[in-house]
Amino acid sequence: MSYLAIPKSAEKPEHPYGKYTNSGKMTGGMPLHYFCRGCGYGAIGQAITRVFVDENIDAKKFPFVVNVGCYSQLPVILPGDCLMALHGRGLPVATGIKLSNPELKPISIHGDGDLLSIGTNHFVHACRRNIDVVIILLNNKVYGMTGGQVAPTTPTTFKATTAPYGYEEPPMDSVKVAMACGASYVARWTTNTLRQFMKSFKEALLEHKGVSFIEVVSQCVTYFGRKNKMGEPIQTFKFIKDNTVTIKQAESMSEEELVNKWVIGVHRRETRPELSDIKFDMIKKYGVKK
Ligand SMILES: Cc1ncc(C[n+]2csc(CCOP(=O)(O)OP(=O)(O)O)c2C)c(N)n1
Ligand code: SF4
Ligand SMILES: [Mg+2]
Repeated sequence: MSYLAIPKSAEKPEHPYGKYTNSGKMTGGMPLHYFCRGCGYGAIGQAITRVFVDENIDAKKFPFVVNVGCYSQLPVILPGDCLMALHGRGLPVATGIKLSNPELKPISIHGDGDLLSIGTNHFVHACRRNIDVVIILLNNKVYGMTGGQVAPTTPTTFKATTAPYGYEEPPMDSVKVAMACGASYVARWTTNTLRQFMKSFKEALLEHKGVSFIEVVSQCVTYFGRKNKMGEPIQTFKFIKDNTVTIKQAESMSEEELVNKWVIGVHRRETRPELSDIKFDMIKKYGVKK
């Protein structure tokens, strides 16, 4: 069988979560996605779907907004409705969904190029407004889909297609940005800590009211791994593990020691007024002008 040949269903055991996803429905019966071998996105997509299945969650209440990047293939392995937005523009779409039907809670999925570069303004204002949306940032440290260009998250001195001698700028810390802008639930996990991610995602989905921001640091084997000569995909996975510290560990580390490290855990969990509640209370108070 050639590398790209699609196995016949008889040769392939059914995926235990397959029947809960859009698998096959969006690709003319083809139950596959085309993430590179070793990419972290497939595992993240499955972790999201697992939370829906394990908790018996009605996916209709949690529509996905998927922006543009390699992760745009995720709807194939996600449950429920998925709306594709323009690159960087998912949060205005998610805000519109929430304000037009407050019974829904959108989940907006972004890449690091998407959310922290072209879409930064929308990210800042969603956090400030505390709109009841779950924002998931998939940080693979590069612009994967367009050929591995440097991103605002590329660690200093690391290489990318457009930084062949190493990137000289400091990376953007999305968690610090989210906290500074007022996000009420903030967490960071990695593909090494998907169980913890699932716990956080469940909390954000079912318990938290307001903006929930969860970053998942993921491996891009094809660009970040290859450009930085990491060898086999497992090394890119290990690289993330080796450069991850917990919030507790970070407390006793200096700023220099924290350069190019990802601090994982729940960074903030607080309650404050949420945008759709404020808007609908105003409508109740003042009515709607016809
Ligand atoms: C408005 C607009 N500008 C630029 C692009 C080209 N573009 C598509 S994906 C992408 C980068 C994706 O990077 P990221 O968001 O990090 O996702 P990844 O592919 O790494 O998962 C860019 C610049 C576009 N589709 N639309
Ligand atoms: S290019 Fe990178 S991010 Fe995109 S599918 Fe391949 S490994 Fe994943
Ligand atoms: Mg990226």
